[in-house]
Amino acid sequence: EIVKGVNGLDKVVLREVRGSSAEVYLYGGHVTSWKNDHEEELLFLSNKAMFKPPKAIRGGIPICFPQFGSHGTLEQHGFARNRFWSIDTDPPPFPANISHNAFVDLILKPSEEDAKIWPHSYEFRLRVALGPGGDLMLTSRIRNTNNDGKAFSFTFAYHTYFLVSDISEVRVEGLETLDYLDNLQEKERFTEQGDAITFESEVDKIYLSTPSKIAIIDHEKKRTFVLRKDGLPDAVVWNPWDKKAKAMSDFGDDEYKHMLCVEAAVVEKPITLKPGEEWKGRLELSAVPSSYCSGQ
Ligand code: TA6
Repeated sequence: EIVKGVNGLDKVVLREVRGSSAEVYLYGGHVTSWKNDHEEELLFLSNKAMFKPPKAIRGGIPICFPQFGSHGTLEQHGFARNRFWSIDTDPPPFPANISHNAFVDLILKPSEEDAKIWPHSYEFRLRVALGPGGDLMLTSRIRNTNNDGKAFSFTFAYHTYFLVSDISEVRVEGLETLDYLDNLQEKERFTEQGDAITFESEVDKIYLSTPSKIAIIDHEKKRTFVLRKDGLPDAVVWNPWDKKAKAMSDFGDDEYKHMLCVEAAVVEKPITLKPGEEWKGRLELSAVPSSYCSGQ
């Protein structure tokens, strides 16, 4: 159901029969909460998040479209996360094999204003769903509806903020030995070393051609987040650490200790759609006890 969230902004609350839940604001099509069946919050949301358009909400899962990053004329990470989405009352059928219990379909279409900065027409349909085990699933379907025959290209990310107990006790598995662009060194290309990634300073890396499964292990909480993705070849790993944290007005000075962004993305090779063509990008998150998950 749609209820009033922070600052009176509309949000949809999803509840799954076993008790897991999620919240999605129509502003930004933005998931701000995902709780397991013990009501434990799994996503980071800054205590200083603004919930005030046109600023994006700091935390949860910002949707970066039609651009990931800050280059060219668009604002950083595009504008989808700064727009009001609406409930999609007429979603195209989903393949029956995708089982979920609670879900909401949102849609974003360009406004007159948007067409001035990004002159294309599209339909961006987002389904947010809770699976039987409390998994959180986001499916984006973006269709080029230009009637001028023009194709368009875009980059994209689910800019997911995971809630962790202590960043210095977190490991990421699945990105070993891969190439990455280091955003802290003019996007120069490097190769990751051979074992799990750990964190002791600011990190802002775009890993290329990554596997469909990445594990984020919160040692202290004995919890592993498993990120599965489809249609999203790249993965961005970001923690601002102390200096950058202090420089963000909507982020607490110490909050970097309790978050890690691992973002399923399309960055290196933009997607190009001809009129009528559709792209699909799926993200599936689960949170499992680490006891039987490490090393998998
Ligand atoms: O995903 C990493 C990143 O591109 C960082 O460079 C940092 O800018 C972060 O996104 C947050 O961007 P935002 O526009 O949400 O403040």
